[in-house]
Amino acid sequence: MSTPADPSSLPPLAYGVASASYQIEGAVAEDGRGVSIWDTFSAEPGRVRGGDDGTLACDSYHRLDDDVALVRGLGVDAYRFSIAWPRVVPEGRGRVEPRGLDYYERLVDALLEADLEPVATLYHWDLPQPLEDAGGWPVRATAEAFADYAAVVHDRLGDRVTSWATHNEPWCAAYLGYAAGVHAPGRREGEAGHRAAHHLLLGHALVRQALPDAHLGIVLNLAPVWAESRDAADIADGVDAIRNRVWLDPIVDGAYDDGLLRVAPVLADPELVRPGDLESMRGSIDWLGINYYTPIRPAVPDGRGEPHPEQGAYPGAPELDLVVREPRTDIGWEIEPRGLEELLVDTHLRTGVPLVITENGAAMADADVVDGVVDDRDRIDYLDGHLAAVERARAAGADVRGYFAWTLMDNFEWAEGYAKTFGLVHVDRSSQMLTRTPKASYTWFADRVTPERGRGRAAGLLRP
Ligand code: PNW
Repeated sequence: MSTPADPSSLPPLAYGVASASYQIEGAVAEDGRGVSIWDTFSAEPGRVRGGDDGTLACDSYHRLDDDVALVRGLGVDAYRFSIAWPRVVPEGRGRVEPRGLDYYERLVDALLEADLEPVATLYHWDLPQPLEDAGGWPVRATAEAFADYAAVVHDRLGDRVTSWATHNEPWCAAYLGYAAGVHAPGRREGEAGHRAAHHLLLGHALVRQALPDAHLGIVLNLAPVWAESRDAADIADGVDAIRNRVWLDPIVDGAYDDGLLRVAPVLADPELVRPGDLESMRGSIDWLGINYYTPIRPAVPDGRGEPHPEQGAYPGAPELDLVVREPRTDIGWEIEPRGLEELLVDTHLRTGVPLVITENGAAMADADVVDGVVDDRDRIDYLDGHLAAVERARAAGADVRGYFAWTLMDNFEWAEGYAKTFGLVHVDRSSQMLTRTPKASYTWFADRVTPERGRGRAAGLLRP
């Protein structure tokens, strides 16, 4: 356990916006890019709403300069993006594709030119398909391939990218991908979820060993877990184990705890968890990214309904129901900024490392563009409420250094396709031009961050 930070000695909060390669780039067959599990998954009928896929996405691969200009126009300090593994190492291991590296080098240089700090995520879910064909994250060799890929990227960009994240939301990659089957690769094998979790953590730890001097973090979608009733305490513990503790405990303590092992006994299997694995995870981060959208409220199922659709994402946990209170966003997630405040304070005490909110935002059913303006007042309210929660958490001694809004522009929202939009910038999918139009929230965010502009970078917020 760490102690509260002195609020008066915290540097000013840095601001940014975030994105991810498969959600924005398009150009899936260009410059030697290999196939990823999201290409495969979204091509299977019934997997993604409306049959959407990332083939075109926002075509950011070809509009790098336009999109950097949009980030710059916000007046933020930093841009968080992810690097597509199959662009850099098309088969997942072995041969490197220099044109893939060239693209990210152009992006990083454009960001630096615009006085924006590049924050790079190495894995935001686009696993090279050949690695999935060889077993995917449930197989140990995938973690080893990940570390090799990371070293290749760092070799080219390590002199300019100052903050790195290994994984984005490994809970989604492991449990939505291999246990619930609602994300790529769409497998529904509970135990494979736990195996994937261990190897994602191992991959992270191997990157740490390969890049001892990098300013390295991991991005977790931690969530406060609030039991709806006293008798849901057990269920809530199982959910907390798989959503939060399976990631934090190895990184902070180098261990899986007993409550987790009860729901995931395979994590005690010495064939899976080899000597030295957990030790290599302990203390492996310089900073921690937190993606926060909503709290989780487990309840005891009333026995009448079907199993809860998210049950599959918590394999081994007792049968659960999840209560979603009002108000909600367009994607059905409860809006509760106090969840973020509590999470930041608790996670600071738990980890003691600098925290960065690497994603926070809302899917809202935006009105159409009228006279060039999308009036997304409800998104503004969401962001405003959560930024206030960040300030309260900092005042309470949580060492929070940065806040990234999700997301720069409307993009491919995974299983929801293009139907659910989180962007500060509207993308007109009906026009061939994919015209970008800043929404009211874009202007609002720019105004909100302006007074702080420059102070963040001067203080070297995200930098080591
Ligand atoms: C995160 N769920 O995804 C990702 O990091 C982003 O790429 C994504 O666009 C954003 O949050 C908004 O969804 C998630 O079903 C997707 O629990 C789905 C879930 C959680 C996070």
